[in-house]
Amino acid sequence: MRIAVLGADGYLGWPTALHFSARGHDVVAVDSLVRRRWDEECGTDSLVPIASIHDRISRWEQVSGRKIVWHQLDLQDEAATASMIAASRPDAVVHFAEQRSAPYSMISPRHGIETQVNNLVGTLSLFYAIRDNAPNCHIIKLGTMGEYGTPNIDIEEGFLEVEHNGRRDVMLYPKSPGSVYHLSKVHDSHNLEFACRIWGLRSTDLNQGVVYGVSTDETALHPDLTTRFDYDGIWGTVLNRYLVEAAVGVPLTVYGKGGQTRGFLDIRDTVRCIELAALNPPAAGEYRVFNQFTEQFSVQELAERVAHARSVHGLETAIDHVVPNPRREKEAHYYNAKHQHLLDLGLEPHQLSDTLIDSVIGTVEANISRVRRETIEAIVDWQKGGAVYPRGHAPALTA
Ligand code: NAD
Ligand code: USQ
Repeated sequence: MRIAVLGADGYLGWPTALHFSARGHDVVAVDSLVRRRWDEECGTDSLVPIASIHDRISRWEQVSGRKIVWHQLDLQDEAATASMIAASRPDAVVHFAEQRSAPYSMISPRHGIETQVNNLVGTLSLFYAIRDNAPNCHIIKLGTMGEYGTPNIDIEEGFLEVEHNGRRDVMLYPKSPGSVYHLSKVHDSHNLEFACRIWGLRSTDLNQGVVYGVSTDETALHPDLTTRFDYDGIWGTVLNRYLVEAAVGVPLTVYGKGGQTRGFLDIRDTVRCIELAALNPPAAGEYRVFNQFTEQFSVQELAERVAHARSVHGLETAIDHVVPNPRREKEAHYYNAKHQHLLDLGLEPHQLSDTLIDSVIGTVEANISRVRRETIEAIVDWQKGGAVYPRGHAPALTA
């Protein structure tokens, strides 16, 4: 297949581009590199040094003998996006290219508006480009489990059978997202369903949970192929944050009571899920939804898992409750989300284990001198907004 990976310089896009290239697919990598600018602006940085996109691509060619074609473009540029799709005519696009941080989207009105404009305009521009230049292309779109929120009923995979006044229908599952970022994903899902129903495009909307881990078979082949690892209070996700907090000896930051339950998955399962979606495309006009996660945990349970993995090595870990919770979210709630479709396609999940926790702790410890402790604190409040971190003397972005 010819596959365009959009957002190919990011945490998940880069390992996905390598995963497809390693399996003999022709990969076109696309990114505006805006995320490197957002890091500059926020005073944040990947814990693990990451090479420039040009160095990454040439290192991959040297290591694997495989070429990746590179386009720097902003998806919001409708003409450039259409030209890229017309020139590459992909069988599938994997669309990661969005502003993906909930805290970033809640810093100020400017950050919220920028998030929705970037995500909605870029994604809509892509749908038009595909409609007009490659209408058979399979759109694999990264959505998020947070679109559903935490309803008091089971979460189905995208659709809900409803009985109303004696009649039945299958409708899009109701959404109740908890940040301006998560809301942008809900709007995207509606646009995508529309593009399939009205224009006959084909798509898989992957409602992905929180990803953890840093290494895949391909990124481990050379330090220049490493993907980014965020731990700060704006970009860092919960488990990755806990592991850095533990390593530098600050208490793990469980927000509020800690009963918030989410779906999680290992980065190795992310790349495999995307491959499974690509290898099993939907019919023309079909909009399908897969819930992409492998296990669910409360954030308190996760903190205890980290503390346990460390205690095996005789290390003590303190757990703190950040009160009041900087976010507006339920801290004790029902949560049962279905996630059968990817298993049916053959996913063999990696479960969160002490071994995985140990291996990430190893990565963190190898880079401990790069940890900027002042960026660990959560500085964005869902009600009052927030700030970015002072720039300080951050290590260089590139290796
Ligand atoms: P990331 O920030 O590391 O990567 C996103 C990439 O997209 C960046 O390299 C950025 O420069 C690029 N980009 C953003 N806007 C763009 C635009 N308009 N045009 C071109 N490029 C643009 O994020 P990530 O963690 O790799 O997440 C990728 C996708 O997966 C996002 O859509 C996110 O919502 C989704 N997702 C991530 C997680 C997670 O835990 N990381 C979980 C669920 C869903
Ligand atoms: N949390 C803590 N302590 C922390 C950080 C977070 O308790 O130090 C809690 C949050 O309050 C929240 C949960 O952990 O309840 C998850 O927060 P997160 O920052 O790990 O993840 P989130 O903001 O939901 O966003 C991340 C990605 C986003 C993706 C989403 C998947 O940044 O791109 O869409 O995970 S999901 O959560 O399933 O919607």
